[in-house]
Amino acid sequence: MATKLNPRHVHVDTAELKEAHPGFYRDVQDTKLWPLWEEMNQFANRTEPGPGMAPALWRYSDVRPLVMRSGDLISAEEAERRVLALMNPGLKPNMAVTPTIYAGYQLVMPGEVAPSHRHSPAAFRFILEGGGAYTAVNGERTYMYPGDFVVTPSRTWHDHGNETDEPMIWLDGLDWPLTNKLGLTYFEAWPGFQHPETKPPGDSSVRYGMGVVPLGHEHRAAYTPVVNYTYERTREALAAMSRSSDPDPCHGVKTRYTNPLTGDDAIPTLSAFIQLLPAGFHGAPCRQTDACVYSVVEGSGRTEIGDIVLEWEPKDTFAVPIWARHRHIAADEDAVLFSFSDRGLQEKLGLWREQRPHP
Ligand code: 1HN
Repeated sequence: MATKLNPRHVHVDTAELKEAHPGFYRDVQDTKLWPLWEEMNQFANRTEPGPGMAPALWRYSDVRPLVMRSGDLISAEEAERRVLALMNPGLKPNMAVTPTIYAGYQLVMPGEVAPSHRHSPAAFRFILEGGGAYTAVNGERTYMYPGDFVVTPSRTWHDHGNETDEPMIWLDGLDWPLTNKLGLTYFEAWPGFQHPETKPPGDSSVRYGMGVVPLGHEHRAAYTPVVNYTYERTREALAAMSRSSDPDPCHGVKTRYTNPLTGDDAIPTLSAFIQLLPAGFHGAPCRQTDACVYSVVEGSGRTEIGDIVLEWEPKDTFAVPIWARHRHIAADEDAVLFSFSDRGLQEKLGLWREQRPHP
């Protein structure tokens, strides 16, 4: 099929050039060089952001049985982490859900411990099922419940343990594809199995998450000091905001997980959000340059991405590609959507854009 050329195209037949001047191409390659004109059209062809990935939906009713079956195949200890990763069909063979983000469903069975380690990629967990298992971050345990957003910044020791009698399942997000691109992915195992508990559970929340900060604390880290942003608190914030303000026509009532000491994203490479779509909400279409992954917390509805309609209910996950026009529609009860993307990274680089029909 003939491609539509735009006026800045390289109008040469590169195959013909190559055939006519094999010596030149060989000498160029032998000198560790390559002619840009061979590659220029793939660059100049793209006049819009994207594509790099596909819209996708992971129904929890499909995912959960496989996650539970993985529990029969391998233990958390054997696997290091027992996870089924989300493979975006447009990004195969990369294990990635967006161009910069990896995500997966992790299972920790009753009595299991996923051993302590640390690595350069930053991570979060968004809790889907179960209640009362813990993640320990640098010696501070937090007990986790559905809807909690739990942060394990780059190079912090972390292990997970489940002392309850129910399986725990959560969604992990890591900036692993990004650290891969940067050549900065590395990993260390804790010499023992579990990091010693050095702080009481919830220590970071009372020290840094209450609007007061201990005297003498110097905050230089790029990450939030708070380990767990509990659903109890974020849900209360959403409910109160939705009572006192009109929903945004595109996003409903949407708020962002931030570092309380700086107001920046909790994790600079993994911006995270939570939004309430009031019952019957019919979102206006909009698009952004950040590919966004959603996890449905409450309610049901659908998201229209161009001609594709993704129908969702609690615990489903779906991905909206870069620059894809989309709108959210809530059914007849309030819906709550958690989401994450590399928006903060794009904003810092001056690359983030949004197009919305409403000012
Ligand atoms: C990891 O450390 C966890 O700590 C989960 O729970 C998923 C995927 C790739 C590399 C490290 C965890 C991971 C991971």
